[in-house]
Amino acid sequence: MERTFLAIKPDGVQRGLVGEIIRRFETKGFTLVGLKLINVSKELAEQHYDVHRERPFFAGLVEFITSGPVVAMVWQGEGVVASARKIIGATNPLTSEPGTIRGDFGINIGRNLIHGSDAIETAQREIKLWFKDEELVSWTPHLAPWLK
Ligand code: FUP
Repeated sequence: MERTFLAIKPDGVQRGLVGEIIRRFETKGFTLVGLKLINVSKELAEQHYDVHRERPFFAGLVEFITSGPVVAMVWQGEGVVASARKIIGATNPLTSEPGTIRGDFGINIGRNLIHGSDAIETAQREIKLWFKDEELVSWTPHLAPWLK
């Protein structure tokens, strides 16, 4: 089953949006299979954002993501990678559609509340980077037939 990696960034945690953000993926019908609140090390932050290493915003990005607790999660379900990206919205919250997490709660591109893997291969890499195998729980919710 397809899985994606999502992380509520320090701004989402500081603003008390953890419940609201998790609710959106739960009510959509995806299954939570990994969840932890952590202080992100500089090493993990740099590895996570490795593709942006040469970009001018890289240092600020690493500083921000390591500035306070982050809620790291793995969600599972059919098409979850692309669907989660839609639920999250475009990178810049100013232009994200209303109804998306970033569109509803953000203004600043450097404070866009949540990360979501951008492709299935990226998700696999990020899940491995952030979670040990034993931290992930395989389970099948008892779903109403219309969610199956
Ligand atoms: P996304 O996949 O939507 O999280 O966006 P990117 O992978 O393109 O960017 C990763 C993070 O870098 C964004 F969440 C915010 C930050 N960023 C900036 O701060 N400035 C930019 O110009 C672009 C991205």
